[in-house]
Amino acid sequence: MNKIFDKIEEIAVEIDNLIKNGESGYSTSSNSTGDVQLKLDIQSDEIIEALLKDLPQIKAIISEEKEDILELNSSGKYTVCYDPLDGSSIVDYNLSVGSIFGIYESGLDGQSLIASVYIVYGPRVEMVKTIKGSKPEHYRMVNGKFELQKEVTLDSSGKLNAPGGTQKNWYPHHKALVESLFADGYRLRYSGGMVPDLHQVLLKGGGLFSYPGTTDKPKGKLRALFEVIPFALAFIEAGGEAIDDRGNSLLEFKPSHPHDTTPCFFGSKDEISRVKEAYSE
Ligand code: FDP
Repeated sequence: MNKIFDKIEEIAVEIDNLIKNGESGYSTSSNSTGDVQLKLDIQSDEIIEALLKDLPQIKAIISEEKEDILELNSSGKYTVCYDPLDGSSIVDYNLSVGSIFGIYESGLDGQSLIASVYIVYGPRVEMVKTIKGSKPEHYRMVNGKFELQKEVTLDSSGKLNAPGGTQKNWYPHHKALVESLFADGYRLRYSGGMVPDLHQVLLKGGGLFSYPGTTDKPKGKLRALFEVIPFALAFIEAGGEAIDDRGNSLLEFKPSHPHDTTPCFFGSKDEISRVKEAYSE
């Protein structure tokens, strides 16, 4: 797996360079979910495919930007599912964005995820790498190389509240949950990019990031294999929890299609028990 991690570091350097120097604006194509793609989405996807393609340990790759699975090596052990550039709606306004990678062995579900990596392209480039069974590791890019900063551990509760989804479409019990956190002094931290928003909650010791099911999107917006399950591993290994709207761990989630979405809640133990309470009523 180290070879895959090394390639992801190379990818991060190239995508960072692309974001800083590439062309902004939309392309003329859309992805499998119907979102119009940015030129940066397409080029980031091309960078990842070109760099992962030659690794014999990779059986297949699946991009959030493409409908189909790309089979690479029948003797390969791992399938890498990735979101090349998460945060398409904010990158052209110079907010932080990210890339997310889930490394799956044997199947395409939460239980088969054995490692995840995400990169944040912000004022600095940072990476969090999580291997199942170990604490997440936080790295910072210095002169093109990633340097380990620390292992990440969540406190039992935090102070940040990052509530996603269109508020007018929230269910009443979800609205009540979000309001109760603010009433208890939680501060709003929501940029509209799940990578920097989750990164902040994770590195600041806790809080809640939620992207619920809503009246217009009962299954939420965020994609299980590319976005939700990789982050679930980081939060759970850091000592927090990551659940769906039924209170089940997101590492138990089994998508029926690679592009399935799910409501999701990531946080420290205290905030997640408040979610479970709000959703059980
Ligand atoms: P985007 O559409 O900009 O790619 O992955 C989808 C995502 O961004 C997440 O990064 C982000 O958290 C969410 O959508 C934002 O959605 P809302 O605008 O509905 O809050």
